[in-house]
Amino acid sequence: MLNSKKITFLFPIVAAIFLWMKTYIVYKTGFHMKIENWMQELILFINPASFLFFIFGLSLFFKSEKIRNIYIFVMSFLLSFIIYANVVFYRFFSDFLTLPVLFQTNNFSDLGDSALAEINWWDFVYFIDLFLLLVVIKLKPKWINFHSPSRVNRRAYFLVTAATLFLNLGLSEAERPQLLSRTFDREILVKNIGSFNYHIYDIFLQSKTSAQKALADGSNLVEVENYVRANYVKPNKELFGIAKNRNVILISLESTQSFVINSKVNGQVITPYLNKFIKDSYYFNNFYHQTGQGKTSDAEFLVENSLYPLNRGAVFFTHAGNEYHSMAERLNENGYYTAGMHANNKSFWNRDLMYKSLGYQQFYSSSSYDITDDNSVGWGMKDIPFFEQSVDLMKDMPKPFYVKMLTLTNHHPFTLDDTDKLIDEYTSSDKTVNRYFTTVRYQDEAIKIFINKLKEEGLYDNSIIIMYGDHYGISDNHTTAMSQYLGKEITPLVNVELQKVPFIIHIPGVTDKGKGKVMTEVAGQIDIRPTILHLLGIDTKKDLQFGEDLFSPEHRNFAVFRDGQIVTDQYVWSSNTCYSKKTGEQVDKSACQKFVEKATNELDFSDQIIYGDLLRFYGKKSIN
Ligand code: GP9
Ligand code: MN
Repeated sequence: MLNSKKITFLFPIVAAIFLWMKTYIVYKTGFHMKIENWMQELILFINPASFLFFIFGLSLFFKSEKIRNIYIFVMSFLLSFIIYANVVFYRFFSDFLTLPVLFQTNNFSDLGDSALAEINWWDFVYFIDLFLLLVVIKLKPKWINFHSPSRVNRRAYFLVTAATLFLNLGLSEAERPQLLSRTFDREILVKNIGSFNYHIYDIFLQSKTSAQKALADGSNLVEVENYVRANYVKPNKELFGIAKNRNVILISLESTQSFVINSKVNGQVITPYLNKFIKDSYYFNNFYHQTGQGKTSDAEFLVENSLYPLNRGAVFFTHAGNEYHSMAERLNENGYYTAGMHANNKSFWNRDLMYKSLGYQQFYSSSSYDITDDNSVGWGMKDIPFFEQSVDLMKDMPKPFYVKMLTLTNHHPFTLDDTDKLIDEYTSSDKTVNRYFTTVRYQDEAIKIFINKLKEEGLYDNSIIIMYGDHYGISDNHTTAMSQYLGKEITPLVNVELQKVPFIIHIPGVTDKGKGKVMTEVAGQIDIRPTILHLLGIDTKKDLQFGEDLFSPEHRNFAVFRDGQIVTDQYVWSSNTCYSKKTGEQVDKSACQKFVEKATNELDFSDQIIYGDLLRFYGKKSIN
């Protein structure tokens, strides 16, 4: 016989363990989550525990046995239902539920139909533990005899629960640094903090953005609009429309910084193909990335919207439900077929949802590519097969098309198969920096193969090919090796210079055959949208954007980073200090004053647009 004194806690614990085990079994059977090592498996196993023990532990505060049993049963049912809803959703969308998906009205009817189609008769097994709980309540009430636990015992229970949570978070943080602040992938979130905590986090993000949105109205727009109007620069007459109706191939070069261009490592050229290619292109050599924690996705955001990303979190995650007047939308209006191409999990950076908000008609993600162990390395599919298979996809696309392609091989930790190493690693004590050069070299080869294949398939002549580096690859943590490579100390000024990324515009028939040009204006990713649209002959006069056409005779030399550092042709503003670029010395702050004002205004206005979802008040689409 069980001693009733000892079993005070039994019922909530049994209910929690039932659901815990069920959640883990569902993780393994209902979803396809890639587990790479035993640590990830351990985190996956323990991650439902703290939430469940907390929820069921609340029943320890109830005085009445009946209410406690009802509470435990109702909670078991609700939580089982959430798990089941995720399974059904996953069957169709290969993704986890998020609140914005549920509440976007246009999604709702699709969702309903798809969900119904994905329900099977044998799904009752997902609720089998509930029957067991009922049986226990009805047939063996003694097993779950109720005694209000002492305060000490209750406290001990919640302490253990909290400890489980911290153990979970600690292990996750070690496995995935900056997990919550960067929020890169739903799958990674669920794998680490568990599906229940993930939903709570999602609700938190959603309510924060909804509140900010609810408080905003059209009046906030007046000041922003006046600023943008006053700063508009008109297009370059000769170049406006020079690439009208051509296919647009925009390539985001993963972690590619400008210092590798026209440079050598151990006497070997790092980017032989790009060095040639930029001679046949407009090549901007004072061009900076402006990304924050959202990395690649922030760069995409800048390019599409000519708005700044946010200074914390990834705007792709936090504001995917906003209205945007993206470059893709402008191209849709102009008869283009628009698509994203990236051989990675579609939910990475929330792209599957954000790309819809940005107006892409199609997203070719990992499921559109033939990915095998042999053609993958590091983060996934290698760039060469990615480009090759992409050209095959392009052949069947309606023309003209706009594709935004994201490379992947040159991603930290910069690993490569030996056969793909076309140059030797650098020799320093920093293995990351050493390897970086080899993956950049591999990417260069991939671009060569891509351009040649475009030519072979007849897709080259009628296209405009644009490339930009998305963000730095070598972070501030590698100064020793970088200073060894560059042969100079990494001062704040040098660090700012290291944020340069290549920006290349290649127009067959216009810039090829050596007719390219090195463009020295100071610029940033925010300028890509107006520059490209004007080359395509699409006016942006009425668009709310902060970038400027880089070919405009009125263009100003200016780039502000997301952390507030500023570069102009003469000055650098960094850590509240104004430096002269010429001398490298500090100068009076007043020299930087007007740029600091411009930067503060722009970042602030851009944030207001995003937080208030202000574009929904702005005349739906701008006029051509
Ligand atoms: C993954 C790719 C890399 O899909 O965008 O992301 P990053 O870590 O560079 O932002
Ligand atoms: Mn990236």
